[in-house]
Order: sequence, then C-alpha cells, then structure tokens
Amino acid sequence: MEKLIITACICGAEVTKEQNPNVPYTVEEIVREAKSAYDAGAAIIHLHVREDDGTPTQSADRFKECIDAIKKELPDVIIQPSTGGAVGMSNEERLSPTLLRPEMATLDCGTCNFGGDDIFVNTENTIIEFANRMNELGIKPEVEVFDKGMVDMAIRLNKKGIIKSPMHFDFVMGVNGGISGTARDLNFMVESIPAGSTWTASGVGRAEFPMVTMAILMGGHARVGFEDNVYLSKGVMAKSNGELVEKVVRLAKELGREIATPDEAREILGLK
Ligand code: KMH
Ligand code: ZN
Repeated sequence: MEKLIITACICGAEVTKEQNPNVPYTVEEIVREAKSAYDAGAAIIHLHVREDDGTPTQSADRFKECIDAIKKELPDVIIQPSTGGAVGMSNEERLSPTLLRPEMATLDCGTCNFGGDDIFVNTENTIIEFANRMNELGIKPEVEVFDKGMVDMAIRLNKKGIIKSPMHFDFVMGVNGGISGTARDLNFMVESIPAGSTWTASGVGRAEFPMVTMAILMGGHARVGFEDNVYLSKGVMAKSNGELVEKVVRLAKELGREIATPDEAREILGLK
C-alpha cells in the first residue's frame, strides 16, 4: 500500500484555548505546533491563522508571517492554507492566502450547517470562483467535503474541467450538520469518488481516531489536529498536535503502513 500522508490541522478557526490551552494563536505558538506535528511525522500542515487574541483572520500578511516562520524551521513541509476561513467571512477575505501561491489550499465544495446558528456557505459560484483562482495560480486544491452531495458537486465541476484530475479529497466526517463519522458513511464516500483520486479522512471529536484508523486500513491518508479534536483519548487533553500525530504513527505502524515524508507526499499528490 502507498505510504500514509499525515496532515496536521494545527489551529482551525473555531477551536479556542478554553477548550485546550495548547491551541495556538500567536506566530510563535503556530510554529511550535507545526514543529511538534512535523517532528512526529506530519507531511502537511493545514493552516488557519489567528490574531494574537485568537480572532480568526485570513489576512495574507498574517499568513505570510506564519508561513515564513514555519518554513524557517521546517523548510520541506507542505503548507496548505485554508480558504474556508471562519464562518461568515467574505469570499475575497477567504481567498487572500492564495495570493501567496502555496503548493496546496483547501476548496470547500458545499454549504452545510456548522452547529447552532452557524452556516458555512459555499455556493456553486463560490466553488467555481475559488477553483478558477487556484487553477490560475497553480495551487493544488484539497477538495473538502462535509457531506456526500459535496462529492457529487466536485465530480460535476471536474467533468467541466473546473476542478482538475486527479482530485484529492478530504472527507471531514462527523461535523454537526454534515455526514456522520461512521465506518459505513466513510465507505460510502470512498466508493463515490472517481478512480485515480486520492483521499484523506478526518473525523471531528470522538470520530477522529476511528476515521483515521479506517483510512490507514483502506489505503487513504489521515488528518488529525486541534481543528478537529483536542483529545488524545477519552477525557485526556492532547498536550500538542504532535501527540495526536504520534498516535496516528503508532496506529499506522501496528497496521503496516509506512509514513510519507513531505517529498513522498508531493509525489503521491502530484504537487510540482
Ligand atoms: N472553519 C470552517 C468554517 C477549510 O479549512 O477549508 C471551514 C474550514 C474548512 O475549516
Ligand atoms: Zn480548516
């Protein structure tokens, strides 16, 4: 089986220090968390950034500051900025980090409830606008899907040439408003994508490690991090993103999957 690419979603936009004091806000904290994840075996850092007080921002300047600081410590890591940002941000704001021409960025392929009164809005025209921007700038999209209809949207846009082949999906399972984090539903997602696609599974909260274990067994790739879950196991707070990545590495070892370096991940994902 292909080597396992581990993505660490170290920061997110919604999770706070109240939920886990190790959630990073400042540039120094973001570098610390990226380094802990990389040292443990992560090849990709899925990046959101914050103001020092924790407010989510999509400012290109703040992204540049964080990416430069991470790259100084970890020159070969793949950095994948979010274009999802936080609920309620404008499209222009969300697209800002693409101006830095990262190797990859997320492309959210549909609208869904996000708990309480929150709705994460991605109309068809938004998805097309974001995909076109990434094509122009040579950025490989990670197709973020929170529900099965979003897979179908990506396939429709792929047939029109708007999202290029081979597509790389991230199945975000267990969002309050999206598809549930169960083996049955992950299997449904995996069976729905075109041959030749690659995929990563991530699970929110308690679904994190079950989804990652399934991905290891099924030949997919794995995402963990504070954005999705702040616990190492039931009732045990993770001290760092690195601890979450270490657990994936242990599971992979037990189940016979080797871990991909960033350059091996570039090869698997067809990054330039
Ligand atoms: N924070 C969510 C509203 C992404 O990074 O592309 C969107 C999100 C997805 O996290
Ligand atoms: Zn994200």
